[in-house]
Amino acid sequence: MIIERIQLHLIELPLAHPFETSFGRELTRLCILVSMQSQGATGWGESAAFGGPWYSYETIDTNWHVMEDYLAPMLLGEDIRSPGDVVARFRPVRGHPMARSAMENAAWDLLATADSLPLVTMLPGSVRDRVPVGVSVGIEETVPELLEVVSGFVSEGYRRLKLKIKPGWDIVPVRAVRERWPDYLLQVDANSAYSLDDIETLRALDEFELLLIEQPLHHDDIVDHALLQQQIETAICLDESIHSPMHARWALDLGACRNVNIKVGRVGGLSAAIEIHDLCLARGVPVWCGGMLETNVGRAANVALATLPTFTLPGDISASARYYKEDIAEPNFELNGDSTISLPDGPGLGVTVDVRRLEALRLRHLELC
Ligand code: OSB
Ligand code: MG
Repeated sequence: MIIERIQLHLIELPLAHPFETSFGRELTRLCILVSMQSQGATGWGESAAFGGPWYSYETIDTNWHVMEDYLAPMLLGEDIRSPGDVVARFRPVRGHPMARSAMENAAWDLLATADSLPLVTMLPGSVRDRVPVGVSVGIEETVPELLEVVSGFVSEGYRRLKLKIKPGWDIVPVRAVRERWPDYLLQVDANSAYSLDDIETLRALDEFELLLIEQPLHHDDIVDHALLQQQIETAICLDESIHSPMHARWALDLGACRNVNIKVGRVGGLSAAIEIHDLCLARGVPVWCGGMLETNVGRAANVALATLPTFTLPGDISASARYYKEDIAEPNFELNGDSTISLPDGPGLGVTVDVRRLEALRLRHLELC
């Protein structure tokens, strides 16, 4: 298919609840959507970048620049027949995985939509039509407030909880949640808030039988994580440090983690995410699908990915209503009674962007052809 037109759309959606991590508090989600057109069909992709460089160095503005000046020109007028054709054209680009991912995923959706096939049919080895999920719970002011938020999620049906932690908000809140819900799957995410000097605190988390501890150390590290893993019982999971399939291999070879959070945007798109999945499958390493507070566009790609075999740990793919009162695409994702989320029907991603609402909300728009 000849890529005829690529558009970038910047919107800002208010979050249903403020979301606080060790790197900051988010009240709204600034988000770039990419649309890609060919022969009357449109594909959609979503960038995982935030406004500022707090989770990774990528931002809305760096993504816009890289997409406008480099990635879109590499695709416009080109004959794209498979996602691999996009990967090949982007090969000269170093870094900027979230920008590449938004573009590549739009091409996946375009190719699937043009063939009237659900995107998941393009994923080799998909094994389930509903994926196990949990909820990522932000930092609260006090433990009673945290318990109230968690009990809300528990009554909604989430059976796996992930608590955000940071120095000063770790042992006490984790103990409180563990005591109240002794049988729940529980894990924590530090978003790089600790160093090897904090080993006593990190080891103290062992008593809570956590499924895993996510990214305790520096955002780019795999060496210190390997040292830490030798000294604690809880499985380390890497998020921020894994930017590509090679990083995943290096981390596993070094023993820096026992499972991997695969985020499509962080690793550069669905193709790289599948490659990491396949590596982990071959090595018997369980993986799970992370989230970036996506709209239904990004969430649909995450659900499709999580149908692959070794996504056996519950993902950070919560119901749409957990994130936004009103999303930009329909239908919403709902939580099933068994703490799963179902793959939508329909061609491509299986969700439809409300273009009228997008145009009304748009803060910035660019059309390239
Ligand atoms: O570290 O996994 C993370 C949200 C924004 C940035 C980073 C992270 C998160 C989450 C929420 O934990 C995941 C989600 O539910 O989308
Ligand atoms: Mg994380």
